Amino acid sequence: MRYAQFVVGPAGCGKSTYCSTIVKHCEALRRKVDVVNLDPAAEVFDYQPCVDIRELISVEDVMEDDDLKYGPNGGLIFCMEYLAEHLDWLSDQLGEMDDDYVLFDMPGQIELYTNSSAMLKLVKHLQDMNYRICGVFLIDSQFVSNVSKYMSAAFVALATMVNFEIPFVNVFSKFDLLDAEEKKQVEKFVEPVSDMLEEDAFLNSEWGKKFKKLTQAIAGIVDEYALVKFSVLNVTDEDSVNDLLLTVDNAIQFGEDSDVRVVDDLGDNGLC
Ligand SMILES: Nc1nc2c(ncn2[C@@H]2O[C@H](COP(=O)(O)OP(=O)(O)OP(=O)(O)O)[C@@H](O)[C@H]2O)c(=O)[nH]1
Ligand SMILES: *[C@@H]1O[C@H](CO)[C@@H](O)[C@H](O)[C@H]1NC(C)=O
Ligand SMILES: *[C@@H]1O[C@H](CO)[C@@H](O)[C@H](O)[C@H]1NC(C)=O
Ligand SMILES: *[C@@H]1O[C@H](CO)[C@@H](O)[C@H](O)[C@H]1NC(C)=O
Ligand SMILES: [Mg+2]
Repeated sequence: MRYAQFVVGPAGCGKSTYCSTIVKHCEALRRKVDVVNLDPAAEVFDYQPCVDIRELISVEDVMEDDDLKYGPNGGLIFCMEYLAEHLDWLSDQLGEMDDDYVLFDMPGQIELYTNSSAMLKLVKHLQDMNYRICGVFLIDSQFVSNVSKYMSAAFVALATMVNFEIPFVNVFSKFDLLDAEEKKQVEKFVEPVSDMLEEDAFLNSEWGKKFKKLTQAIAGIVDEYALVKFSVLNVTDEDSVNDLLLTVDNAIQFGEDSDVRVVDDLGDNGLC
């Protein structure tokens, strides 16, 4: 069995930072984790990718192509579709290994996840390669400062989850940037309860009242069926990083049917 995390979420939510944080954390545990950069628009990141989509295709190449004439957004979709047509390239790059653990650092364009067959094809291909995959959906904590914002975040997460058909761990990132007041607010959304709607200023305003019933009904669904649940990530807190990693490991049953691989055991077959 091989293991993978599919790190997704809106632009700038901290995907690349999450990947480098996990890598550093695992280094300290002497546990081997690799990162694959699948963001064809990436410029800088703080880790050494073992596979980089930009060696296959980059948004820059696509935009400079006189025949294609794409802008940055269309260019990115084009790149991901190109990847989906060249999955053998990815297989070759990943090599044949067993028990490897790979983080896929994905692009930040949300329609890629909610409405694209390219991503689904990628997931299926990795599953055929024997990867057990967990999605990690990151949302910037600063974007969930009130109920309305939380609801929109929850629904983007949900739209992504249903599209992928893999287990998902949803995360409020950048928790370290919050002050005490904001922290309390975000913690309320970790286990959503529809009661909290009563306290929300917006829903009790003139405009909000109009939609209160609808909002309550939607919140009721999110709440009762526990469709979306969030974990928090404070990258400056080792315990927070470790808890999140454990949650994801459990979702893909990592470490249950194999001994945890440590750096010393690695042969020189396969990747990196
Ligand atoms: N303080 C703090 N800053 C963060 C955290 N995560 C990301 N950042 C900052 O937020 C910015 C964006 O982070 P990235 O990790 O590049 O985000 P991304 O989701 O990979 O962005 P795209 O690939 O462009 O979609 C950078 O300036 C990071 O330093 C975090 O947990 N805490
Ligand atoms: C979703 O994808 C389909 C085909 O894959 C496309 O026809 C449609 O325009 C897309 N919708 C949006 C909102 O991008
Ligand atoms: C939610 O909070 C933001 C501030 O973070 C504010 O600008 C926005 O108006 C609020 N929205 C509602 C609906 O209260
Ligand atoms: C994040 O972690 C650091 C280090 O443990 C801690 O000092 C800080 O208070 C935490 N921030 C929040 C918002 O919990
Ligand atoms: Mg990134």
